[in-house]
Amino acid sequence: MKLYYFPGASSLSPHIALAESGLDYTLERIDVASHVTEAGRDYYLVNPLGYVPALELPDGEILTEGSAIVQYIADRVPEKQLAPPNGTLARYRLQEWLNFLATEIHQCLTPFFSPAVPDQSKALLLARLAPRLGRLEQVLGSHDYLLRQFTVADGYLFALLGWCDFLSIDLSGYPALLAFQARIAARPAVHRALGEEGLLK
Ligand SMILES: N[C@@H](CCC(=O)N[C@@H](CS)C(=O)NCC(=O)O)C(=O)O
Repeated sequence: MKLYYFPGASSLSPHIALAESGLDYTLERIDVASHVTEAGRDYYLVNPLGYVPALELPDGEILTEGSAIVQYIADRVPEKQLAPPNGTLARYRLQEWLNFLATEIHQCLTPFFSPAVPDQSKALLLARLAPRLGRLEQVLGSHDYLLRQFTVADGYLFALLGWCDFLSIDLSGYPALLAFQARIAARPAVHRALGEEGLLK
């Protein structure tokens, strides 16, 4: 399998899932400004919308959307328990978290990367983000992970918290989130993924 990625982008979430899975994978970096891959290919031919992540499956099919990709990876290695079995309530809980992260956190943070977004809009988004981070803080204050054990949703949240650091969004009022970030960073597979993206400090 091949993951199309950009360092530190939301593709870090499936990258962590791949590293946790123990499956063989390769990486191809995208220039998100030009949408050209490091092999010199037009990335729009891989994902017509031009964004990462995209996963090339062994048969050449392309899967996009991070929440779908991480579940695909987890389901290849059920013994690793990166996602609860399909059809169980726990699996719907995982999907609940993945959807929350994708729609309520990821899409709330995306405008902060654009210099064209006015500060007033960013202030409104920060106000929207606060109760959502508060909900995560509440859950992770009493559990080490979003579910009972590490799952692909934790890798996604870890990637998004890295954006908060990059964007200087102050997390000091969220001690459980900071502890979670340190806990996930200490995982060997996460260390591997960060290293492969050139993100180790
Ligand atoms: N809905 C997509 C969004 C992915 C996304 O936001 N990708 C960003 C980086 S984190 C990107 O590649 N932006 C470049 C572009 O849109 O051209 C998903 O959840 O996978």
